[in-house]
Amino acid sequence: MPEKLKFAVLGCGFWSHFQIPAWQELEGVELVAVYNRTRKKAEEVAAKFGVPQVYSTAEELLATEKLDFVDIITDVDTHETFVKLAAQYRIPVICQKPMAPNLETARSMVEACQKAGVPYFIHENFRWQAPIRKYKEVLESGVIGTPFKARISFCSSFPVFKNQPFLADLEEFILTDVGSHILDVSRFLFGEATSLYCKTHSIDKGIKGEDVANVLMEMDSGVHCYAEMSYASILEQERFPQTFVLTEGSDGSVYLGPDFEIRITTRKGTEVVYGEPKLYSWADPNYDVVHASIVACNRNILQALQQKGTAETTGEDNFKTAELVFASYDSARTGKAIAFTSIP
Ligand code: 89Y
Repeated sequence: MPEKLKFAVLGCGFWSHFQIPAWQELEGVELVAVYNRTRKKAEEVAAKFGVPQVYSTAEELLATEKLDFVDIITDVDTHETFVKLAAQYRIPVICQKPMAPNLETARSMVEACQKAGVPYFIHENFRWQAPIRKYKEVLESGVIGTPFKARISFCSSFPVFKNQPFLADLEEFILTDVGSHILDVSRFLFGEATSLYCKTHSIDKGIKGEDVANVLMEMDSGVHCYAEMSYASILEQERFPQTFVLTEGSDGSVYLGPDFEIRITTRKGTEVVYGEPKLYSWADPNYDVVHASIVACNRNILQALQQKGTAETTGEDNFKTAELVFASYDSARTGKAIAFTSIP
């Protein structure tokens, strides 16, 4: 194993300005090349972060550079092409969430990497947020007994389309963009879903996709988990991009609310703990809890690449999250609940 793993980044848009400095927080990796279709953007990113090589075709980059892995941060529609290209070059690959625009494509990406014997990971970072990790610790401590119901909320009216204009053009928006995170957090906290039912709304007529989704799941742990997400919610507590979680159990409840406060209530009273994220100088203050989680997610995947540990968000694991996303669309379209026979 070389001292430092050499890697390349494909895609120099909005997210690369945080994904790259998050990598630079970690020992044992070296970013040797960046690709972007518009070369100027790649040159700007390379200059900002001290990256030696710049390419405007991904194939040329993969054919030329000696890489230990590649990190794909392009828009969802290009993920399949780039993941399969990396598999063809036998280069371990990390792909940004959401994995793919539909389930069949996601399946074919997982299979292509399996067939090529190439390690495949999804950069799914919400489960790596400090407040979510702390919340899981509280649940696992047993203090609230056996959970039976939960509500996971990601609702705001934050103008996401200003920073990420391509989101306004997605025919399927909030379930793919945010549902990928929130349904993954549901799995992380409560296990696999055995069934789900979903309703959606399109409130903002200026965007193509749905901007509200409400998903009710029964989990194999027995928890009834309600995952709600919205960009049309004008609320007193506007806290984008924080996720709030309320879980009720046989001996109490635990609420992750605004500003990372976790309130644990039992018959004895309420105790408060905090799950504050680390603040990085390169993070956008509007996204700090999310940007901090990029470091933790990268660290977990890096350990797997260095064969020092296992990654949580492998392609195979994240496929189960993708199943929930697309089953939610099926449910919303048909008005029917969907039962899963293949999960877990
Ligand atoms: O793209 C999304 C994500 O991953 O977290 C929030 C976001 O930036 C906008 O919905």
